[in-house]
Amino acid sequence: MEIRVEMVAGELINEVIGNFSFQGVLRESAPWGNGHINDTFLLTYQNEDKKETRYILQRMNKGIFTQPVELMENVMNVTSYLRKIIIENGGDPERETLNVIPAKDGKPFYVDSTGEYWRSYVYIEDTTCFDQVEKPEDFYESAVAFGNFQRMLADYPAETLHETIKGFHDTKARFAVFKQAVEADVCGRAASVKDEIDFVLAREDVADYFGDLLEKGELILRVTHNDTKLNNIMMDNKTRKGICVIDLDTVMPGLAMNDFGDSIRFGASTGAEDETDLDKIWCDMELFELYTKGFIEGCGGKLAKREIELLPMGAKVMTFECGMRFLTDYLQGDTYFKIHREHHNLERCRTQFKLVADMETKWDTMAEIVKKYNY
Ligand code: ADP
Ligand code: GN1
Ligand code: MG
Repeated sequence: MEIRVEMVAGELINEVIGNFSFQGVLRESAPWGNGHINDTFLLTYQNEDKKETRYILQRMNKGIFTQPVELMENVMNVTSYLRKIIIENGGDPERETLNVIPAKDGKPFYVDSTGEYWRSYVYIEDTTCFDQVEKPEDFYESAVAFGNFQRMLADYPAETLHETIKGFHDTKARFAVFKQAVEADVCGRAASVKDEIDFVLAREDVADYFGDLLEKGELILRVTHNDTKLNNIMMDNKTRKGICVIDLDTVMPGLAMNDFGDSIRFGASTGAEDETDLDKIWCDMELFELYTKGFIEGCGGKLAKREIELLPMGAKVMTFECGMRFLTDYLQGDTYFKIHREHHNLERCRTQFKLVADMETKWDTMAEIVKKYNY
């Protein structure tokens, strides 16, 4: 992965930058953030009166998002829709939604001479992006913001959205892919991770849970974010509110429970996603409660009683699915998620399975907490 970043540090990045209309003189360009998918850079420009302007520049992951043009159409449509609502609500559309900076040819992306797709966003100043919860109140505020995001998009015409990754949270289908990866064992790693494989195989019912209900027509498909981890939200430094939901690549029809659940798996964990000391990892019930309260409030009465009841299941399914995806990638030779050390995906999968096991022991408590807010 580092190699890819260095490759763009020279001529190519100059070519890319030259095809956007950034204001001022480029002072610095540096790799940015901890996303697992795109290559993100922070560009710092200085204009004549020494004022600095910053931009986010991203090389989109074409291997994962195979239809970048359609993806950017989603992003443009969703952000213009949000912009209108933010203005109606008296908010600041420059900071409360992503703002795409078009390329010089007017398109919302630039295709470089090697065929890679790039896009740029206004950098949202005076905000922080957290990889772990530092203050419980911040987690509550992130919940309100993710809930609000869903509420604002409640009447968005879902059928007009492109499905940027087919079956993204089809956990049942991902279980089948996992079994194929174990079978194929292309890297010869399966024998060394037998415990982790058995953990997944023993929970096929978790993988099937939402798919079965969807088939029976018992769940509502909504416009959801589908990647609601804490580092996909910018927190305002002054107000400490979740000011802007970012990383809109996976906005698609989905389940409210999954948006809730993905936030819990990442933010209610007492350790980092790749913590190697599993004794430090559990699902914190205080954080779980704060997020439950914030998310339900943020959704502003849009959630059905049944959806609220199923929130703990969303947490378990998303955590299980994510662990299974990390393990699948480990078995397939680390081709999907960016890794920064040899067994990174295996380490990541272990934290997720530790969290699932912990949620199983806390199941009644989680159900009780959710019940309190289900009126
Ligand atoms: P990935 O899909 O790789 O996770 P993201 O779109 O989430 O990519 O961006 C990676 C990181 O870059 C984010 O976690 C955040 O720290 C930073 N980032 C992205 N967009 C912005 C923005 N508009 N303003 C400030 N920071 C941003
Ligand atoms: C990826 O792009 P990023 O880093 O926000 C992944 C999510 C996983 C997450 C695990 C498009 O999110 O689905 O839950 O890593 N995004 C994609 O940290 O696969
Ligand atoms: Mg991200």
